[in-house]
Amino acid sequence: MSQQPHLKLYGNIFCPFVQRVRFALEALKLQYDYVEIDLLAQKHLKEEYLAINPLACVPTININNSNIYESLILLQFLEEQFGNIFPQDKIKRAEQRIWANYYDQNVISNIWEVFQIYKSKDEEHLKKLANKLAEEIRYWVKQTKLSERVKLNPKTFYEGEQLTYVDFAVVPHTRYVEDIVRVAFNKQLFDLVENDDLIRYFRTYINNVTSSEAYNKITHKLPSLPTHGENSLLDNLNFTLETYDYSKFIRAYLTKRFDS
Ligand SMILES: N[C@@H](CCC(=O)N[C@@H](CS)C(=O)NCC(=O)O)C(=O)O
Repeated sequence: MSQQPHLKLYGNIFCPFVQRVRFALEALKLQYDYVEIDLLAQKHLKEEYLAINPLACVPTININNSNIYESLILLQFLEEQFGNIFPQDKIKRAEQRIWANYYDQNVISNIWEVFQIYKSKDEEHLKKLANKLAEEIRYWVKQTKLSERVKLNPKTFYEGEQLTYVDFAVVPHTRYVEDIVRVAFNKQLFDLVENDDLIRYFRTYINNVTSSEAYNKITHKLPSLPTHGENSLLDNLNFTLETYDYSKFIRAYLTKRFDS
C-alpha cells in the first residue's frame, strides 16, 4: 500500500468545525499530527497562525506544504484525496451535499444563540431556541427520509452502517449545542420540545453516530491530550488521559469564556 501523505491538523478541542474534520480523519483511520490552537488565548490571531490560515480560524490541514481550510471543503478534500467520505452512488453523493448544506444554513446557523442564553440564564429563551431548532430538524428528517431509515434499522448512521459526509457535517454541531445545554442547564435540549416521531428518530440517529468509536475519540475518549502549553484551559485543569473529562472541560470553557 502506498504511504499516506503527511497530514497536520490545526484545531481546538471544543470547536465543532474542527470536530467535523477530526471525526472524518478518525473514521477513515488516517494518520495525522494534531496541533491545538488556543482560541481563548487568541493564538489564531497571531502572525504565525495567520500565515497558515489568513481567515484566522480552525480547522486547517497542512498537506504537501499547502494549507487547506473551511471544514466542509476539508471534508470534500478528504474525499478527493482518500475516498470513503461519500457513498459510491453519485445521486446519493449529491443528495448528501444538498442536505448537509441545508442543515448547515438552517439549523447550525441558529445554534450560537445558546451562548446568549448561557449569559442571560433565560430558560424561556432556551425553550424557544429548542423549538426553533426542532422545527427545522423535523423538516430535514422528513425531506431526507432519515426517519424511514431509522425505522428500518434503529442502529443506522445517515446512510447505513458506514459513517459518511452528512454524519461528519451535521452531528458534531448538534451534539455540541446539546452538550452545552446539558452542562450549563442540566437539561436535555430535545426534552424541551414535543417528541413526535421525527424528533425521536432524529435523536436515535444522533445517538447512533455519537456512540461510534471515531466520535468518542474526538470528544470523551481522546487518544492523547494536547501538548502542555498548547491550551491554557486544559493545562489549568491538570487532566491526565485517565482523569480527562469532556463535561468538566466544557464547564471550565463556559466559565472562562463568559463568567470571568
Ligand atoms: N467556516 C469555518 C468556521 C470555523 C470557525 O468559525 N472556527 C472557530 C472555532 S469553533 C474559530 O476558529 N473562531 C475564531 C475566533 O474565535 O475568532 C469552517 O467551516 O471551518
